[in-house]
Amino acid sequence: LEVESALRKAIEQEEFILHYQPQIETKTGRIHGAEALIRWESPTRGLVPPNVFIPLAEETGLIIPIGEWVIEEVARTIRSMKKQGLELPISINLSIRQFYQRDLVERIEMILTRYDIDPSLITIEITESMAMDAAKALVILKELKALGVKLAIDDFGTGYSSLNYLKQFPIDYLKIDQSFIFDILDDRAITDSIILLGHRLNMSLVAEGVETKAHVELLREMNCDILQGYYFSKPISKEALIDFLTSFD
Ligand code: G
Ligand code: G
Ligand code: MN
Ligand code: NA
Repeated sequence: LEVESALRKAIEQEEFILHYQPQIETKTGRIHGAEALIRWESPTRGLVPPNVFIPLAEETGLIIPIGEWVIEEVARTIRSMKKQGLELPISINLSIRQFYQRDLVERIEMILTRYDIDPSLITIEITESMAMDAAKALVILKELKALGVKLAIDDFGTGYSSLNYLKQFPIDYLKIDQSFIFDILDDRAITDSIILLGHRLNMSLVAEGVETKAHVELLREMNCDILQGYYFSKPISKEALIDFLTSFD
């Protein structure tokens, strides 16, 4: 309850910020996009990580206004980059309650219209477990796809997926969970199989948790399309992202 009122206050006092983690195209070494990751800078609690407060925000329903703030902040970032002549696709994590919110698609559309954002610059990330109710999820995913945003399945390989649903979903990116990437130097069987599966379903593969040069070299050999992880960059501020972009090519 105490946390709930603190979260409420955090929304009003604008204590949330977004950090962005760059994603790199394996073939060209160019920057493909960035994933937005929320942080709570609480004046009393210090920096609170999302895996602590997102579950609480889910329980209390506050994830709805927080999630809306995230989408709007990403839109502001894309717009301000555009003014500097920069264009970069950005991924947004949704939580389950937000995904099944009745007017999700309309709300996203409203924000994109208000900030004059090309929908294809937005990628929506959901996890496998959020799509357990495959029939319901399919309806929402199709609506999002019709809006023109891209879709990603996050933490792939860790949830309860039926491969049957995956085939039907209009997914653009499969993000291989970092636990598999940490293993690839010893055992690449799972990651190899996920890459093959994704490509057969016309999806692009994103590896998360890429930490070393050895990971990069092996993932290139394995035909993984996009790489994300500490080897390239931690999640960084908007300003640092813009520096990263302009110093990159
Ligand atoms: O940012 P970090 O690296 O600590 O992320 C931890 C977890 O929090 C990840 O699983 C990520 O998906 C989740 N997360 C980060 N930002 C957001 C957000 O804006 N919305 C939701 N729903 N989850 C987020
Ligand atoms: O949304 P998702 O569950 O994919 O969130 C990714 C999480 O992984 C975030 O907490 C992010 O800070 C973290 N992360 C990103 N790159 C790396 C990495 O290279 N190594 C490790 N250990 N964690 C990472
Ligand atoms: Mn993610
Ligand atoms: Na992930």
